[in-house]
Amino acid sequence: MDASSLQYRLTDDERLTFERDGYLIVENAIPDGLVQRLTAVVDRVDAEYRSEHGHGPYERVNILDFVGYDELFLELLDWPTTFPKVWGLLGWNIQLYHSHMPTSPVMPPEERPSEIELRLHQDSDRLNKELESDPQPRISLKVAFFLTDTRELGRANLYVAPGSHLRTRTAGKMSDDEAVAVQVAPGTAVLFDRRIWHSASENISDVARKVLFYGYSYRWLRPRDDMTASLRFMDRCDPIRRQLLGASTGGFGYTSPSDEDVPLLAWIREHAGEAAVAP
Ligand SMILES: O=C(O)CCC(=O)C(=O)O
Ligand SMILES: [Fe+2]
Repeated sequence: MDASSLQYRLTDDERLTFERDGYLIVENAIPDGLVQRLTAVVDRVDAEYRSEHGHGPYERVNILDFVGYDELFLELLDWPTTFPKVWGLLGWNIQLYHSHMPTSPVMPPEERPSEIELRLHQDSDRLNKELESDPQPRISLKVAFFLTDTRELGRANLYVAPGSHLRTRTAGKMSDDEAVAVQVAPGTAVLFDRRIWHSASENISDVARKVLFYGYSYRWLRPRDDMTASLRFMDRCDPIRRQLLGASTGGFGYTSPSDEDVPLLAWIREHAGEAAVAP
C-alpha cells in the first residue's frame, strides 16, 4: 500500500458528515480508465453468472462474494482514495466481511414498473435484532463504487435516509419519504454506515446500473460471504490485503490481535503516526 494514499485521509469535515448523515460521497474516487476496465470484468462475470444460474437478461442479479471472481477487484480493497477513510472511521482491526455486485440491466419499456418501490433496511439482519443497545453500534460500513451514471432518477439509484443510522428502534417504522436518491457520476464512491436505512430501487431508465459494494467490519465479525477471494488469491496478496481477506494467526487473533495479525496497524503507525492508531 502506497503512502501517497495519506493525502486522502479522512478530514475532520468528512468525519462530521459521515457521523451526522451516516454516509459520505467521494467524487472522482476511481479514474475513467479503471471504471472501464472494471466494467468489462463486471460484464463478463455478470453474463457468466446469469447463464450458469438461469437468470434472464433483464433481472437484477446480485452476485455475492464477487471479489473472488477476478483479481482486478482486489485493487479496490485498499484503494487510495477510499481505504484511508475506511480505516479513519473504523480503525486498524478491520477486514472485508462481505462484497456484492448487483447489476440492474435496462428493461424493455413495457416491463418497467410505473413507480419506484423502496425496501428500506439496515444491513446485517440479525445484528439489528440481537444487539441490545439503542441506537446500535456501527460495526461495519460499505464502500459503493459506482461504475455507471446515476445522476438522474430512475437509474436504480441507491436511496438513503440521512441521519437514520442513529434512529432508535422505538422510533417506529421508517417512512420512504425520508429517503433521498444518491445521484452520482461514474467513478464516485459512497461510504455508508451499516445502520443507515437504505434501499435499492428499480431501473426504469435506458442506462444499466453497475455498482461494486465492499463491506468492511471489525475482524471479529463473522464474514457474510464464503470469502472465495481468500482461497484463490491470498498467496498473491501483500500483508495488508491478506489481513483484509481474513488472514489471522488463529481464532484468538481476531479479538486480541498480535502485530502479525494486523499489518495495517504497523503501516498506519509508521506512515501516519501514533495518534492515528488510537485506541
Ligand atoms: O443496490 C443498492 O442500491 C443497494 C444495495 C444494498 O442494500 C446494500 O449494499 O446494502
Ligand atoms: Fe443493504
